[in-house]
Amino acid sequence: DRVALRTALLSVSDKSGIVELARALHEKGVALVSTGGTHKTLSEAGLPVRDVSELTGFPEVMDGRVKTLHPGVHGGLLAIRDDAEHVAAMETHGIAAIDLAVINLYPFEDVRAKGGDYPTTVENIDIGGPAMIRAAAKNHAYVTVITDPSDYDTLIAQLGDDAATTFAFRRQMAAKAYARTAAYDTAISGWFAEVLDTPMPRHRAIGGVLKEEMRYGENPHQKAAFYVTGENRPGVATATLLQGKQLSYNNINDTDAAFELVAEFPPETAPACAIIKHANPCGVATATTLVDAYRRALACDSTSAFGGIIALNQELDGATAEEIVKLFTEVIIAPSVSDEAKAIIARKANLRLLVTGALPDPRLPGLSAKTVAGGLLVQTRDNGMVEDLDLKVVTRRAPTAQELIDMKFAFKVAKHVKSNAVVYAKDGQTVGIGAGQMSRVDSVRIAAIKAEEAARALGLDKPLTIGSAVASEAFLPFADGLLSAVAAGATAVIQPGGSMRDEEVIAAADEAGVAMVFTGMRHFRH
Ligand code: 93A
Repeated sequence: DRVALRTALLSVSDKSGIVELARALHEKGVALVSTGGTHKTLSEAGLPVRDVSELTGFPEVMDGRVKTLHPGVHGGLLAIRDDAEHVAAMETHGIAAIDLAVINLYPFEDVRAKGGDYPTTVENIDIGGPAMIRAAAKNHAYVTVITDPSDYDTLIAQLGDDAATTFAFRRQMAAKAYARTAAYDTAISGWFAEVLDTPMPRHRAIGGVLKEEMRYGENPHQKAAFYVTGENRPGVATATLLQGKQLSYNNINDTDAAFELVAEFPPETAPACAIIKHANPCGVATATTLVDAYRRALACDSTSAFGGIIALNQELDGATAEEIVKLFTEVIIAPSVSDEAKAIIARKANLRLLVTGALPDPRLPGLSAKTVAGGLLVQTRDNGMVEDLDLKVVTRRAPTAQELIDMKFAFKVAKHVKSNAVVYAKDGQTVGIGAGQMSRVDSVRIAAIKAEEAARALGLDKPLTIGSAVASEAFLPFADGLLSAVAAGATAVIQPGGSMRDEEVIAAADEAGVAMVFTGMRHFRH
């Protein structure tokens, strides 16, 4: 199944490694053909190379928009070599077989990422390149297609004295080629969604470009890889790893949850810290200094925080770093890191430190997706912010100014807790979090139990929920959840409202003398 390469067409925007590859091909007796820029690079390197217009009998026209879109090229890529009619057509029309296509595309993704202007970005939509890649890949029974410079060495290693490739290799490269063109079109489609200022789940392709393969997935017997979508959003996908080993699948998932949560707190208002375990926060706090925000976040559930992920809404400073290294932590993510903090974190070689350059804007639209068997569920990101909502006081007693602050804080955190989510908060600090229960009243109780444990750990004589505000990310369907929260000491309740039994729940709140507000917005997170 080895097919000898006689003619290679090289047409690359990223010219790295192309001269070395072309030289290796030339030395094996492979004839070289190229488009304008690639031709120039190769001939300047002293290699004999023909221009593609010799194959097409047609010049490159329209600023290069049409250079390879011609039967002279596509016939050469698509012809079935042992089909008499195909061979006859080649002879009749003077089409020469092309056995190898080395192509990488106009750098659309780079131009988009660098915020290129509209005409420049449009001009970087490659048409001829993907057409050739798809043609060569379809005909992988005979033709080898290479789309990634990192495969040049493998190709060279393939070529024996016969300058041939195996079917297995051609098929593997064909599969990769279609992944490349699919990702390319996905990036173009995503750019349009950005330009049109709507994520348009119905009208855009979903996918990304392979960033890295992980050693394993959620469990060691699962394989995993990380794809980047090219979305302009600071976060774990685009962060720089300053130290520590590669992030695992679970690390990436948790780090994303942590950073998206902490980004809800504008750095100019107050330093904030979120600690995440298993994609749920086990403590979130703001304070006047970052180190205090960390200490207060940790106090919520210091047991669970062991081996957690820490996200900060501003530069990691020395004092905070010094405090963080006292406990085993998997990952820290922050917009930036001071030199002093860097040196302190360096003492813990395994601690991963990620910097993102900025915080994501929580109000920006975007997409989130999850797989179901045989499908992909896509929705716009939950970009609702409690500050933007019209809060409705439904009880006789209105919340005090402090209760209102605590309520908003609790609701903000509840948005990032798996449903059913219940969060108690006081003075800019979570004091009890109940996550992921099938029954809401169980989440209310678990959060209160966690608060009691925290109080014991801190040597306090009463649970921290006393005098707190409690948030539920979805409506309280019955009065029982509210009564349970009141029993734990909550004096203010924030929830979306909208239950059939709202009246009953409001009456119970009035009876207990607590203040309750409805947000009108739900934050399910499953
Ligand atoms: O402008 S195109 O869409 N039209 C074409 O016919 C065409 N043929 C090759 N883009 C086309 N290409 C692309 O040109 C290749 O995909 C490659 O990225 C680039 C190489 O051009 P040059 O060799 O002139 O640098």
